[in-house]
Amino acid sequence: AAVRAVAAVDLGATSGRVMIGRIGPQTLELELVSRFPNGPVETPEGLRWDFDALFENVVRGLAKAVRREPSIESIGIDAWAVDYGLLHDGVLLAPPFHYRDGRTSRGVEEVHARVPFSDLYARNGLQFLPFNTLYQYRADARTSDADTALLIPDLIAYLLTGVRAAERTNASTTGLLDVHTREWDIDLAHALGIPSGMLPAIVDPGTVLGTLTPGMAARIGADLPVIAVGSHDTASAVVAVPMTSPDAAYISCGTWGLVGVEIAEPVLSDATREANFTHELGVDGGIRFLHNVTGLWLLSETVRAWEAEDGAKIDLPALLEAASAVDGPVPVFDANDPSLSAPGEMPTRIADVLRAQGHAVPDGRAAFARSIIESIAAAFAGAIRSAAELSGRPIRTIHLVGGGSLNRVLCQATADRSGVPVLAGPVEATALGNVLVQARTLGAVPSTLEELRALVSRTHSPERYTPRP
Ligand code: LFR
Repeated sequence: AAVRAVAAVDLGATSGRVMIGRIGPQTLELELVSRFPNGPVETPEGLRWDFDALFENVVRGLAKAVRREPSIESIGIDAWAVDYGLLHDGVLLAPPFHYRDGRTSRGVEEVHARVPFSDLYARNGLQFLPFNTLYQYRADARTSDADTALLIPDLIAYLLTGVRAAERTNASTTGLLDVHTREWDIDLAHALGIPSGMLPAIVDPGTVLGTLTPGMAARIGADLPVIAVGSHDTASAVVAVPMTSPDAAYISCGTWGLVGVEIAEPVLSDATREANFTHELGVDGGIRFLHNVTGLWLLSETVRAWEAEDGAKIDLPALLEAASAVDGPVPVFDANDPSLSAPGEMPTRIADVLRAQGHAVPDGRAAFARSIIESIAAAFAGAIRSAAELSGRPIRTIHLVGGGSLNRVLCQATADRSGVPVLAGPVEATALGNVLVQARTLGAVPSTLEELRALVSRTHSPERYTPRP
C-alpha cells in the first residue's frame, strides 16, 4: 500500500521541531526538517515565551517541509501543556506567559481560598502543579479583556486556519475540565472568577480543524488541512509508546519526566491526591494516570549555567560519557524540590538542596552530572512504585520514550533503581504520536490504539536495559 506524508509540528519547552512523517501500513518514518530553540524570556511583566519567533519558525518550517515533500496531506501541532494566549477580536493581547513565571503563586493562593485543593482534585483530577492553567488565569489581569483563550497548540492552529477550538487532551491540563464529563466545568470557572466565555468549544483528537487561511497557504506553499492531534505533547507521546500489556508503565522524558500508566476510569482517592497523581485525558479517551517528575530540565539548566561560565558550548555526549564512568556512589537529592523549578543558577541551587539534605556536593562536573541523573532516576523509580500501588497494577516493563531515552546512564539507573526492565525508545515518540493520529484521520493506517502502537513497535525496536543487582 502507498506511503503517505504529513507534517508534524512538535514544540517543547527547550526546542521546537517541524518534521515530515511518512506512514503506511508497514511504514512509520520521520524526517527532521527544522529545529529551533525555545525558552523563557525575562520581561518587565514576568517570564514569557517569544511567541512571535516561535510562530515564525513554525511557518518557515512548514514551508520548508512542503518544498521538500510536496505530497504532504495535512498538518498536526502539539506542544507543552497549560500555557495559553489571550485574544481580543482575533488579536493576541500579549506574548504568552511561561509556566515557570513566579506570578502563578498568587493565583494558587487565590484559587485555593475559593475552592480548596481537595475539592478541585475531586472535580478535575489534576495533580497540584503551581502552573496549572486555572492558577495562571486567576493571576492574569488580562483575562477580563479577552474574548478567547487558546492553549499554545490551539493558538497556533488558530493563526494558521482562523478556527478557534480547544483540543480535549490539552484542555484537560487547564484544571477547568470536569474529569467525569470531560467538558468545561463552567461552575468551577464561575466559582474562581474566571471568565468562562473565553473558553472555546472542545474538539477531540482526529478532528479536521480547518484549512490554512489564504495568507498562510501562500506562505507555506500548499492549501492544507490542520488536524487536531493529541495536542498536549505528552498525549501524543503516549500514543506512540509501544505498550503491549496492561503491566507496562511509561516515562515520557524530556524537560519533564511524566511517569505513569494508562487507565480507563479515574482513581480519585485521598491516596492518589496525596501522592499527587494526575488524570490527564488521552487520545481515544484513556486516562494518563501519572506524576510529573522534574526531568532533563535539571541537566539542561546546569549545562546552560556551565556554558555561560565557560563562554563556550559543552560537549554533552562527552559529559554523559564521563558521568557514566564515575566510580562509586554519588549523592541523590530530591529532583522535585520546588527550589529547582525556576530558570537560572541551577548548579548553585542544586548544591544548596544537596547540603540541605545533608550531602556533600560532588567534586567535578562529571560527578555532579551523575548525581543529577541518579536523582532523576530515583524519582522515576519512586513514581513507578506509586503508580503500581495506586493503580493496583503490577509493573513488569517500563517504556522510556523521548529525549531521555538516548541517555544511557539514565535508562540503566532507572532500571537499577526500580528493579524493572526499561525498554528505551522511540526518542521521537511525541512526533510519532502526532503523525499517527493525523494518518488515522486520513485513513492511511488502521484505527485502534493497539494497532497504532503495534506499528510503532514493528518500525522502532526499543533498546533493553536489564536491572542490575
Ligand atoms: C511536557 C509537558 C508536561 C506538562 C509540562 C508543562 O512537555 O507538557 O506534560 O506538565 O510540559 O506544560
